[in-house]
Amino acid sequence: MHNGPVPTFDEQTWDLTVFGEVEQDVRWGWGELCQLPRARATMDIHCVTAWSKLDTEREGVSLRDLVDRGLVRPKPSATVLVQHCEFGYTTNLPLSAAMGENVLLATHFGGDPIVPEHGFPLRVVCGAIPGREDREDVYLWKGGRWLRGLKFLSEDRPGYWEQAGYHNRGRVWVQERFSGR
Ligand SMILES: Nc1nc2c(c(=O)[nH]1)N[C@H]1C(S)=C(S)[C@@H](COP(=O)(O)O)O[C@H]1N2
Ligand SMILES: [Mo]
Repeated sequence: MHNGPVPTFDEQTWDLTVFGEVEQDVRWGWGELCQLPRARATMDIHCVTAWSKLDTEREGVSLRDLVDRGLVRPKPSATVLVQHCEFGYTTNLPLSAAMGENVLLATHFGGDPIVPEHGFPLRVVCGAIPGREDREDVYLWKGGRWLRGLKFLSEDRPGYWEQAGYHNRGRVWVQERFSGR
């Protein structure tokens, strides 16, 4: 389920931009993205429609690593991260949640590049790491496929599904599925 067709990928023109409440805007081309420090996590993913998929192996880049290494520098005022994807899909997360080890800007799934329908070349995966439920575990819709931008905000702004009636926060263990509007 996604708004728009599966986008084509052009290695020459693809980029990921980091903007908003940051000390410095960043733009990485595909080659640069591939040079960023890598991270791996084995996660369970939970869909809002009640299915789950356990022990999925994800690999990519962790926002926490980028911030720790000064490659992304949120301003102190930044409290929210909005993912901007191809064709205008957006989804919001508290910055603290986006910085968890259970959130990856993923390029690989099970050792292979993510397939086009599931977000190639880059998507956010927000899952749950078993035994580490102290993290904020959110439903899978909060992971944008075909990620193209990370916007830091000082005030929350609901994304595509959040505006359409899904819960703004979307935490799994307290079943925040719909907003009730
Ligand atoms: N760009 C984009 N990302 C998206 C969506 C979308 O419509 N467009 N749908 C979300 C929803 S509703 C779900 S359930 C998951 C599906 O992720 P999957 O490809 O791992 O099944 O992607 C999320 N990311
Ligand atoms: Mo979904």
